[in-house]
Amino acid sequence: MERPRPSVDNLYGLLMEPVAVAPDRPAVVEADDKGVLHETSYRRLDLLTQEYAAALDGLGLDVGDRVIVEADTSAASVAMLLACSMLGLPFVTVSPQTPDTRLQTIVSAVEPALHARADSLAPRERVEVEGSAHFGPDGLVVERAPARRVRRRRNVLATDTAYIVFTSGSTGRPKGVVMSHRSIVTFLRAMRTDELAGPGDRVAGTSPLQFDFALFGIGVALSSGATLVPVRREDLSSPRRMIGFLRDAEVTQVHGVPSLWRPVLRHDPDLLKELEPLRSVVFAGEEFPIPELRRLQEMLPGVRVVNGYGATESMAASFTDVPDPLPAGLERLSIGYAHAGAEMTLVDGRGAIVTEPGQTGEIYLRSPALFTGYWNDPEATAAVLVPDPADPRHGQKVFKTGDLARLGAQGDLSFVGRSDYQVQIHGNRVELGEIESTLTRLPRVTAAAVTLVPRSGDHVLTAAVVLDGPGDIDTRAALAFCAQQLPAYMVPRSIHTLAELPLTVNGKVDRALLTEKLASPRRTSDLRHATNA
Ligand code: 8PZ
Repeated sequence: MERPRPSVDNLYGLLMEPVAVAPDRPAVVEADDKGVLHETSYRRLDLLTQEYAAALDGLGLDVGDRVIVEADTSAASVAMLLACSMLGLPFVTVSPQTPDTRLQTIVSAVEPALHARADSLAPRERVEVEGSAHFGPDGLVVERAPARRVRRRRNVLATDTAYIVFTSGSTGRPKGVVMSHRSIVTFLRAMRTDELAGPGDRVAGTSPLQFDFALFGIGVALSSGATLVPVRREDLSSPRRMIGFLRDAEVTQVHGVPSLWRPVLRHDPDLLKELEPLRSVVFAGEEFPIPELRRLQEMLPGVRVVNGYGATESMAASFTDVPDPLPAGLERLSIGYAHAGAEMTLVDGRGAIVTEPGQTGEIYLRSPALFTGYWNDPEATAAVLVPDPADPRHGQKVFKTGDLARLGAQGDLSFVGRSDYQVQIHGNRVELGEIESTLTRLPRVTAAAVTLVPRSGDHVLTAAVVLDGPGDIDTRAALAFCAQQLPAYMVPRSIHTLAELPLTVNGKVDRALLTEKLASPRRTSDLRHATNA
């Protein structure tokens, strides 16, 4: 049967719209191995996409067959994602750093027809995949062809899967979040309405391709006719390299998790002054510690800082400008209102809609951009795609996020924490985030994380703090401050000074690893020396 045709709502169709109006505009600007910048126009990106699509089509795969794309963000990997989209082949992005064991888990789960890796990467001898290929600027080279399928599909529909992202929860089984073309296209159209980026923007992406924050950067940049500027991993290794690259690439918007900014703020904040054309910074993934956020604003006067909140299950829910300057004594950042393609509702512990300002509840998200479900996991799906608590009778499902927020006077929301960061201590409900925000009000503390550490048959609150420079926290004074601000059962048992908080591959605070380190004092000192070095 002939090649399947993409329908109106297809990721390829949306992202390649600029080809018709501004084919010569740069779609991607990236550094080569020597750090020299190269431009790929929208026209060239489309040609490369067509070339990959022709090669993939030659394999005779059917709509719905999965393709693992192992790569960093580049013009070539973007073209590969677009080629998959065009043919209705769901892509599963994997970063080159992924250990074989994790990749094997993903492969066993999604049973891909093909593992396509960037040219520069060695084959994975220990991972068993049906087909394998590598790709780069010169095309797609198939090493082992998958068995030809009987094609049962002609049209790639909006409801077909565009991609599957495996969430990198540091505990438990990884879950594959299945996103349809309709969802991602609807989401990106809402971003256009909200004008997050425009044609003149040069958008730097810093997240690994397996994290949907990277897909967000690709989507926002190309769907608004802007230029995507992927930052190489090696350029993120030092503040000087990172800022040097952002400056040379004349970046106007930077996307990154809060921890992206921690090293430069701590070691070389003056470098930030070099970012002349920078207009906006979008952060997402976790809370930005308020002292670090203040510092960033001081060093980047006039730059818009946007708090992007949301989960892979709908890409994102809201984008809120951080007030400049931040009000003194502010404890919680606003996540404002949902973006143009969604609505957030708070639901209390009894299942009632929260309408009283000042009250806290769990965020439920209503949107045509919701995920389809977790790959091969109907139970986990049913636990979070639930009947609308506002009115279950219409049968529509909403997404129960697991995040808590407080309702503001104008109907705006402030982020409180994950519902699973709510712990019980001797019968008292404790919000770990509340202790963390208390700690960040101490002088010199720029970031803090609190976990529950097992100790002689019990669990005790243990805190880790990062300071604005060398030295240790004055534990006695810090504990006295906590005792003044918090009920006794919320005061941490001990406070450790760390040079850095341990991070997951996606750049979020790795709470599981932190708990493990704090649980054994010897390993805590290891961590301290390792990170101080
Ligand atoms: C947060 C925040 C925040 C997420 N403040 N906690 C991508 C692109 C733009 C915006 C948002 C995204 C997200 N899909 C990124 C992400 O982290 N996705 S995730 O599925 O890995 O984690 C989602 C969880 O991270 C949320 O449920 C929150 O708990 C937390 N989170 N953004 C505070 N701005």
